[in-house]
Amino acid sequence: MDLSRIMGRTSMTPSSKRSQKSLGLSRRRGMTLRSVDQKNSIAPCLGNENQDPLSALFQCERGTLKKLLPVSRVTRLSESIGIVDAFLSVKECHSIVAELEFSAWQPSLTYRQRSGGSYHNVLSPFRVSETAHQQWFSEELTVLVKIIEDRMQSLMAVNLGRLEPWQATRYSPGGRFDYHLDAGYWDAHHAGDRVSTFVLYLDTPSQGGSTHFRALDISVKAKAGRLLVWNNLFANGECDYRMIHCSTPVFKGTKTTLVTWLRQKTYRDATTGAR
Ligand SMILES: O=C(O)CCC(=O)C(=O)O
Repeated sequence: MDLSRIMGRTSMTPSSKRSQKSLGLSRRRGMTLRSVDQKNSIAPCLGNENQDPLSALFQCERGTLKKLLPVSRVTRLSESIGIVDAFLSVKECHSIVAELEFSAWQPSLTYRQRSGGSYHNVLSPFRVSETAHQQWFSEELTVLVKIIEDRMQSLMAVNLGRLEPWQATRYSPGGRFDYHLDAGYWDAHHAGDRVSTFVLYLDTPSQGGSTHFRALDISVKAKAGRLLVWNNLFANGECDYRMIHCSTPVFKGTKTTLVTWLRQKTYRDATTGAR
């Protein structure tokens, strides 16, 4: 795969440049991410789209990884959890957080089962944060997200057509997301269940805000630029209940993340992004 061609496809359109100007934003923001990838236009890791993203990531040759993301570091925390530090630079994170200011933020909702068995979204003290859905992202942010996705595809052979729309989440002091599972609810959905979760931390709260896996007693600190990936399902498609996790309360500072999930089947058109 030619990474420079992919980056070419994510170039800003004249309309996005215009709206960027009208928002009073620097065009260099959008370029920051792109230039890193253009510089490293080399063959991606050799995983395939039928693998789970973590297996593909851990198969990535050290040399290839170094060329793709020179300062990043991959750490395996368990059979099903991995992190990529410096997946984004701190500067890139700042650009995204600044761009997120133009999104529509709403109180975050929780997926809850009704007595009849069906699920619906509710406001609950279980989850205290704000969410901005990708459908409300600015054109500039959409460009940045595409670049992030291309990086994920290069590193982990992520099938972009199986990704859910991204959600940005912002936790202020007191913000938290209690223990829950991301999978096990989606059998009847056209795209099947959530194979993997991707959490991209965009800032570093001074105190609190780690992601904690209770059954495994693994804690991951929120750190700007760090990508946390975990698998929610066993290879046979059954839910791995050990992946129960939470976002611990933020005590000081702010935690902002971008989150998406890889489904078992196609969720959207990978080329147009349409769902
Ligand atoms: O923000 C985190 O640390 C975890 C997010 C999470 O649990 C989720 O979005 O399902």
